[in-house]
Amino acid sequence: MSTQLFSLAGRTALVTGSSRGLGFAIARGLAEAGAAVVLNGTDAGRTERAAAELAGAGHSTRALAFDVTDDAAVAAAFKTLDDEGVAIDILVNNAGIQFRKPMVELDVADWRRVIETNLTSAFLVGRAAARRMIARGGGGKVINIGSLTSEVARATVAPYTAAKGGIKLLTRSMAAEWAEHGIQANAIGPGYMLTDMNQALIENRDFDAWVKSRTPARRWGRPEELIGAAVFLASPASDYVNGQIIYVDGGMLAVL
Ligand code: GCO
Repeated sequence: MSTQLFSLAGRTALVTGSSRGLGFAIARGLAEAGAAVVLNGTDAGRTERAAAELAGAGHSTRALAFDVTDDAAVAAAFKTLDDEGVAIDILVNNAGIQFRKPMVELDVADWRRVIETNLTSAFLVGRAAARRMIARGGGGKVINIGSLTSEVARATVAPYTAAKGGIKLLTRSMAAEWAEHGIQANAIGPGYMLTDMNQALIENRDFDAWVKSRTPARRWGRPEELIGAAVFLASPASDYVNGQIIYVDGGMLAVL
């Protein structure tokens, strides 16, 4: 089988929320598969340092700090890329936050912040990228980052769950409208991963024990374990895959 199927040589990827965590792991994996990678975050310093780390490993990277929830900021960021002649072939909508509180105690501002960051941003950045992919004659990849909560709920994370459920059907909406333009829109659903966002859960002995007993693999996932699915969905190997979500969850969703 040709390894070219999984090569990203000559392609440019934008990964939102990639200054650390899952986004940084995915950005590094796409770079290792040959892509030039634009890293994004809200913290310019952290994003620059992340890009420099990948550049130090010999990869073609740049940092582009902008607020993915702000339509004007997204438009300005893509104009910067346009002006520099940078065409985004692969978009990974990874930016996301978590906020754990029972709904009856939740402020509407907290609800809106999570929905805007975890769902609306994928629409805003996806729309900007797709407009350009279509204007260039089509072709491109959009990979949205979902969650176990794209399928099932857990108490105290309602806005995150609603957003990630939305990511699953936004992905299908993107497929419905953009597949005819040669753009494949799909998603990855990470399981319980060892990330900063989950640190409080990892350190909680009861929650840690629950994850390990509830997951057939009997362990938390490592961010780099998302790279295979990301490279597959970013590469020619997935040119006939549309609207799908691939769960990388140690089997958690497969069992009761
Ligand atoms: C939580 C966690 C989860 C995981 C992940 C699972 O509080 O339950 O943060 O949301 O991060 O999304 O797929």
